[in-house]
Amino acid sequence: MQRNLQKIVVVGLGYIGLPTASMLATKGHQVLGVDINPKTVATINQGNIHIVEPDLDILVRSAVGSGKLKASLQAEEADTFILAVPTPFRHTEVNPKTPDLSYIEAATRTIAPFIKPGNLVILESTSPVGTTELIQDIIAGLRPDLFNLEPRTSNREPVFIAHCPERVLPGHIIRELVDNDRIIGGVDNASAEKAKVLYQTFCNGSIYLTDARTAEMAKLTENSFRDVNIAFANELSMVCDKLNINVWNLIELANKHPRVNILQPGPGVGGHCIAVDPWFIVAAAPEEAKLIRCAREVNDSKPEWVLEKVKNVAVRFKNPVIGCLGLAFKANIDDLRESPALEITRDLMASGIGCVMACEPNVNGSFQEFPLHELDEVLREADILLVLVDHDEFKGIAFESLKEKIVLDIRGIWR
Ligand code: SAJ
Repeated sequence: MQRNLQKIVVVGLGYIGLPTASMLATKGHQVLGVDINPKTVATINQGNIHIVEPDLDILVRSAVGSGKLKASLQAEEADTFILAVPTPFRHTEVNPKTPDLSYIEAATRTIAPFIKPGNLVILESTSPVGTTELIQDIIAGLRPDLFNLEPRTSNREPVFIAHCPERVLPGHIIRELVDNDRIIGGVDNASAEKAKVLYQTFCNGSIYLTDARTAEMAKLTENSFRDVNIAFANELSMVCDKLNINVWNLIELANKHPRVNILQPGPGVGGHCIAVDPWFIVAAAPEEAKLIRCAREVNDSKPEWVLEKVKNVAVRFKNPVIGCLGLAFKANIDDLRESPALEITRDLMASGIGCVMACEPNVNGSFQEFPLHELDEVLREADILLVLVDHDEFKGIAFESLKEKIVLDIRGIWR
């Protein structure tokens, strides 16, 4: 294992870049993490973290403490450069869900002056098909000296470029970083092979090699597969509601079939991945990607449906207290990005149909948008209890204690 230790620059120290950088550092590589946020850089250099993820604090403390991980606002020369920056979408008139590659382009420009022949550049960010080739074009434009090689007269090495999409599940990032299989797509075979050698230094899963475009599409496909399957569950929940059938029982029964495995309905799909990535496929092939688009629309429509359910029961009260349980985008995390629970709670507050009390046990004083309440207080005061996230704290509530209230259990805690 001690062979192939490298100097590595990781650009972007968020949910993917920071765990990857600190994992590489604890395996003996010399890692420089680069971020545009001075606060993030300072926090990491003190051995602390700026995001919540189980066990990441231990990993970062150990990586920084050993001197193998440093953070900086500036890139520098290295053997390998890993790009782990966000790929959101931006709203244009032609397409409100256009992939925004500006972070990737900026990160590429940041490293370009430091690339030497023989270096490896890896894109980890989930990206539209063709982005790895775009990175190659940007580097070639900025550094023609690296690419205009005369093979017969030069014995210099080329620059190697590959895509290795991240696949880790928030809440389980450290374990999945080590255990998950990886797909690596190179702009050529040599690039993919070179990247594989690096990932083998910390990844216990199998590593499968392909071309860059297939690797990009594989990642988008994985998240779209999940989105389509969650949309099926969400659609079933709305159909069952209309037909007065308990959707949780229905799914449990249908899943007894050996080839059926339906996911769970909820208030919609949140997070920065599944609610975003399928749109990259739709943007690239709008005529063909009908099912993928429809699934996105079904999942995006679910918060509105939940809101209507609350309004329908609220009319039974004069000025009801509506207790919203959970704001995070899924259970047992603090992440509020694209969270349907937060969207619903905000919309309820704006609707003025009652007094809204929100409870989110995983978020502390850093949340300033509206007051948060203790669970006991919400359970005591609420006329209508709206369960938006299946946090462990809520699963412990005895259903019998709620019989005076109207309970809208959107996550099926009490089935
Ligand atoms: N959800 C449901 N019902 C379900 C499962 C999920 O409503 O049965 C909802 C969740 O509540 C949440 C959303 O879907 O709002 C997404 O949660 P998730 O746990 O399915 O996925 P993420 O976004 O946390 O992480 C996904 C993972 N992708 C897949 O499982 C295919 C992860 O492996 C990726 O690395 C990550 O996206 C990413 O970064 O792309």
